[in-house]
Amino acid sequence: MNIQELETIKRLNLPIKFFILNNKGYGSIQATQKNYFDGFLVGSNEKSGMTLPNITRVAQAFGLKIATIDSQQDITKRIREILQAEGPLVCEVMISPNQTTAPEFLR
Ligand SMILES: Cc1ncc(C[n+]2csc(CCOP(=O)(O)OP(=O)(O)O)c2C)c(N)n1
Repeated sequence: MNIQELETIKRLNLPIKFFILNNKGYGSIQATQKNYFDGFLVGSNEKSGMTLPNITRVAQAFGLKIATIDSQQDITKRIREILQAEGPLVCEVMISPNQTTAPEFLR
């Protein structure tokens, strides 16, 4: 819930693996703007004024191991390796910005 918890996880060397799905924006907010506001995007992706920090550098600042998954090639093997790594690790998973997220179109 809070970024400082990464420090607790690091200090206690808890074997927690984070998988962050990077859709380069606020997918759920975009879904609402597309479905209920005629696709008028505001502050929900780079073009509409919202950018994201480099998440692997944030993890590195806390001294955590990092990984990136940016293709489906060998994905099962990669995930298995990550899950078997010692201690905590933050893995950024690059996904399509167009990946549908909730809330879905209800009208
Ligand atoms: C503390 C807080 N600030 C703002 C919001 C409003 N909010 C709901 S979803 C969302 C975007 C979430 O983006 P992300 O975590 O990248 O997930 P995605 O929608 O892309 O799957 C925001 C800002 C919130 N829920 N909580």
